Amino acid sequence: MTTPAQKLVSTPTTLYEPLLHRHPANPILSSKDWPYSINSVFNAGATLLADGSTLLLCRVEDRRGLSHLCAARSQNGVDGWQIDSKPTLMPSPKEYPEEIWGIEDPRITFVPELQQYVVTYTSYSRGGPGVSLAVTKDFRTFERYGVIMPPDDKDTALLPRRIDGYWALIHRPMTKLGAHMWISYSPDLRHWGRHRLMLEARRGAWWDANKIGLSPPPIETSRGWLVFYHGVRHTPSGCLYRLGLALFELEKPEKCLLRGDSWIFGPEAEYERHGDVDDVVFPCGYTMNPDGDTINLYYGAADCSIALARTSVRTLLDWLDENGCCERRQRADDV
Ligand code: BMA
Repeated sequence: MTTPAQKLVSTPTTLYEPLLHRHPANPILSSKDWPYSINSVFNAGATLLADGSTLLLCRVEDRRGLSHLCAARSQNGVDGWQIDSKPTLMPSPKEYPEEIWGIEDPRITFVPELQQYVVTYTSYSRGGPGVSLAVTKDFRTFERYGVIMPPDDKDTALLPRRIDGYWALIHRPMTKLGAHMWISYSPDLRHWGRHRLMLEARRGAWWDANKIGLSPPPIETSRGWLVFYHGVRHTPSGCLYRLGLALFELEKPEKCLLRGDSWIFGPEAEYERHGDVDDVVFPCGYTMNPDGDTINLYYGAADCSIALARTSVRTLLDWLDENGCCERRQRADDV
């Protein structure tokens, strides 16, 4: 019999059943698909447009090594991509000096109250990566708010609605204590405060030791905010980027309800294992099917291409119920 105390620590399942299923057409986008000369395309934000088509806002690295964003649209979210013939959002270092070394890794949140998409992205400044925000109705023109979190900070997305009257932003500042996920609140998307630690990187040999960050924007479910996050493991041959799962309280999103111990997705396919940066899966966006359950997760593979994996909200919540622990036992000091 399992006592409540034992239940707090999950034991690894002996049988490994994949929770995410790679699309057979993977990778679905790479540099050879691009209408202009580039080095690579990866780490795309994703959203559904009003007509039901899928938009990816892709990070494109040019042949100088600097990144910009470019939109690709598809009816089915898998193929037939219509890619903008030139960059959709370029760094503007004259007006926004924080973008001098490019803009990277966008996340898209459709905000019903604003009837606009809010895009948060990394602006690569002389001081390191910071967080910038822009809003758009159509991914053709953007209103830029500039830098909203100073360096060193990244891996950020806005929640689609206010929490207790305030906008909420998840981000990953680097501090002396490590690279943990934080949440901050704002009355107007410009002024941010009430910073709270949301999820800590673990330590030692853990797969998500020292450095974690939000992957796509959180998914609102009846049980809480479902959050995919990436964990970075430093190895003698480089970093390993894998995906983990956690659940947070709906009206108090800094409160972690459940966190999985093991990663749920990692680099296995050839296009994930080998590229400009080996062994990276890095999702920045998802779309939800009309059934309200099927998740299409778009991820950068080895910093070279964009791939798609499918899963379902129900499966993920069931897995967390089986394998997740109460977060209190998972603080860095406890493990
Ligand atoms: C992270 C980010 C991502 C990148 C990953 C692997 O720090 O910069 O854009 O995909 O490293 O290189």
